[in-house]
Amino acid sequence: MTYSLPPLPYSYDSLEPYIDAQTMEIHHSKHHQAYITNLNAVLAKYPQIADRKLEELMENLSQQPFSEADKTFFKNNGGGHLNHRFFWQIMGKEKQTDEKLTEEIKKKFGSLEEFKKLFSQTAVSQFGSGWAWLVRNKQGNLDVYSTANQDSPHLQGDIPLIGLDVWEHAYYLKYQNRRNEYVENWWHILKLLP
Ligand code: MN3
Repeated sequence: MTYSLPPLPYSYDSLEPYIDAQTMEIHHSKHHQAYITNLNAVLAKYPQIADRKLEELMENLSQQPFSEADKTFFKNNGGGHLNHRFFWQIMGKEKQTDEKLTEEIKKKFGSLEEFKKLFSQTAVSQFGSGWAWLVRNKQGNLDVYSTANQDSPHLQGDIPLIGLDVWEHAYYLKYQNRRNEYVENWWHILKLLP
C-alpha cells in the first residue's frame, strides 16, 4: 500500500487568524507530504507488512522486521503521517462539539477550563518539537501527556482523542517564539470542544 497526502477538509486560509494560510500550506503540502514520501520509502523495503494498519505497526513496533535504523525512520515518518492526518481532522472554524467527550472530560478533570489549562501547560512545556495529547489509554481512561518528535500515542497502545502539534513549523511564521499564544488561540479552532 502506498500512502498519499489526504486533502484538507477546508482551505488553507480557513483557520485564519489563528493559524495563517501560509503556515497551513507549508505544513500540509511540504511537511506532511515529506513524512508520507519517507513512510512509503521505508515500507517499500518491507512488503510483508506494507498492508498492515499503521496504528497496529506502531503498537507492536518491536515485533516488526525493521532494521534498527528503519524502525526509527518508520516511527518518525509513520508517526508524522498518523499525527498530521489526525490533526487536520479535529480542526475547523465550525464547532462540532463532541458532547459525550466533553462530559467525560468534565468528569475526569473537574471542568473544561481545568482540562484546557492542563493540556495547554503540557503543550507549552514540551521541550523542543513534539505534540500534546488527550488520549484514551489501554485501561479506557482519559490521559494527558506530551510526546517528543513525531512519537504517536499508538506506540503505547493509546488512542488519540485530541492532539496539538507544537513543532515550530506549526506556528513560527505567525507566532515566532510565542508558543503559548499559539496554544491559547488554538482552542478556537479545535472543533470538538466548546
Ligand atoms: Mn507538524
